[in-house]
Amino acid sequence: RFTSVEQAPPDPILGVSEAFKADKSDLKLNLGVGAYRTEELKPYVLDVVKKAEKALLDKGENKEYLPIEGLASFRSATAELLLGPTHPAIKEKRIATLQSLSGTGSLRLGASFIARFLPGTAVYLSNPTWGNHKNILSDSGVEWKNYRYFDPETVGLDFDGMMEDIKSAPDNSIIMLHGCAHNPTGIDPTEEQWAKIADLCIEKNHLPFFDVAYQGFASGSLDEDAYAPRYFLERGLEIIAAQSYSKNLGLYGERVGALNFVLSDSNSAQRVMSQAKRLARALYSNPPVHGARIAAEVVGQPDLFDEWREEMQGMAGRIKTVRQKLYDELVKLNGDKDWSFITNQIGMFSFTGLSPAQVENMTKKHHVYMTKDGRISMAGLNNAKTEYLAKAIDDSFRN
Ligand code: PLP
Ligand code: TYF
Repeated sequence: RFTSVEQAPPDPILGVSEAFKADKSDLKLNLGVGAYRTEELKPYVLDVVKKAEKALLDKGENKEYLPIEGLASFRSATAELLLGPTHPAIKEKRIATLQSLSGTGSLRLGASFIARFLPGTAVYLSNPTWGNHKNILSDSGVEWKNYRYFDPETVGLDFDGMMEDIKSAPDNSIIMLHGCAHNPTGIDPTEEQWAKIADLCIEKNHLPFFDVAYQGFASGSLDEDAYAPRYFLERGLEIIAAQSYSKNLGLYGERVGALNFVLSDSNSAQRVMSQAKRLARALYSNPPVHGARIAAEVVGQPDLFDEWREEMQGMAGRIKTVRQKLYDELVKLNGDKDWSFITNQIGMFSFTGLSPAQVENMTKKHHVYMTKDGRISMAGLNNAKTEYLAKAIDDSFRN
């Protein structure tokens, strides 16, 4: 029965960590998976998370099931973080928010909703995008297509191509947009460009689906990083938005996130909520409780909330510092090449433009582990290793 099941290929991102573990060299550096590391290259548990967990323990939390839609205090906190606490959609109850299994599970719940209630609607994904978007949609039975996004010539945004492709998509399509800090490129539209994308969504009656995986982690500001979804709402569009607390609260393994439908009336929000709950019931029944309590505790206690924002700025700041240092080192090694893309890109990643063969040189010769598409996770780099990395990149570009 199982003998005909073929071996699956390793995940293109998580497979990199496996190869890294097997490397015995002292020089090795893992810039594959997007997970924050300290200056000592160790995983980081935020102080506010430790404090919130202590408070929960003192309170004596039980382990009862949550409702299908998740923890009420977390649901209101996460909607307020996304939209801002005084947003009319919250007051008017035009938002359906379900706690789900971090960003991935929230996207998956959204995809299941699309498959059932918007059948035949294709989701348009940026080319490139986070690889798991395609898996999630395909496994949910949702058709996906690409819109142009990255221009290798300029190592920047192919904005004209993006606009053309969104324009030629059939009316009522779904457009997946990265809320901020686009993964893998680190390139976001400007405010003027967001305005034009929103114009097109209005003209074509497209539904924007925001993947918000880095709110507060990219710029250090929760508000700045939520600019795009909030702006689209201001323009009168309805949106779907998936949120993750993996990066900004460092809750990777706790699986804390949410799926939001921000709609034009409370009636629709209520009906959509009831159906999304039915889908969640069959997928996983109810979401995990511990991490949601941590997030609700941090957002709900003003002193913890302030401290969280400081720690987020610390993480975002450390990444910006190593970005700048990597740029400086590369300019020292080769002043003729334009390296400005490194400091122009934001968030966790840098999309280097290294070819697959050059990436192989990075790994085989220099023990630097990264994804084949040329993406490096800046969050896995420290000051001490930037000079080594710059030499490896410079050498690989000359190969
Ligand atoms: N979406 C994007 C663009 C991401 O980069 C990630 C994580 O790296 C996620 C979603 C989901 O991560 P998680 O499932 O840990 O929240
Ligand atoms: O590095 C990235 O782009 C992500 C990280 O369950 C990740 O793929 C790893 C595991 C996971 C979700 C996201």
